[in-house]
Amino acid sequence: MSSLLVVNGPNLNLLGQRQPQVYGRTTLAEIEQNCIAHGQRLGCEVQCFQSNHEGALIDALHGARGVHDGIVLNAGAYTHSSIALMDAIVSVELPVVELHLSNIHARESFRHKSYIAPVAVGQICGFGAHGYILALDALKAHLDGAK
Ligand code: CA2
Repeated sequence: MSSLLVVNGPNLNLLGQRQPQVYGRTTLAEIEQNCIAHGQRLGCEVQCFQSNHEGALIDALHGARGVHDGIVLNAGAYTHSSIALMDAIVSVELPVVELHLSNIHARESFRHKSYIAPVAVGQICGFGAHGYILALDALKAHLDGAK
């Protein structure tokens, strides 16, 4: 059975509580429960992790090696700034699907740049909380295709 890790970055613990017009009304706890339930439908174990700290996110990526088969990553604003996260993704040699609730390409120009995209399998954005389900489907299909 494949094991998938869903990682959420800074401020995403506030989902559903602030800025619902941008990020929707679904809480992070609900997203994580939906991911675990969808993992069961896919025949995968899903674990979830969130941190507001760049180093903790890097530690979580490092810890995924040998434990999980792939990662869904919403790095939040670190997407647009963190070469360290990009290096961590390369170092773990696991497939990463980049995920954003909002369509980052339709927002401010500073959100158009992603340090994650060049080292990810692909990017899903703009579909709100449902994007996590799409990302898990994409990651599972990628892993099945690599077998
Ligand atoms: O659209 C996404 O998923 C983002 O990764 C969200 C980040 C943003 O910096 C990225 O450009 C796109 C921001 C997450 C902030 O989350 C909040 C949730 C509720 C209330 C306030 C912030």
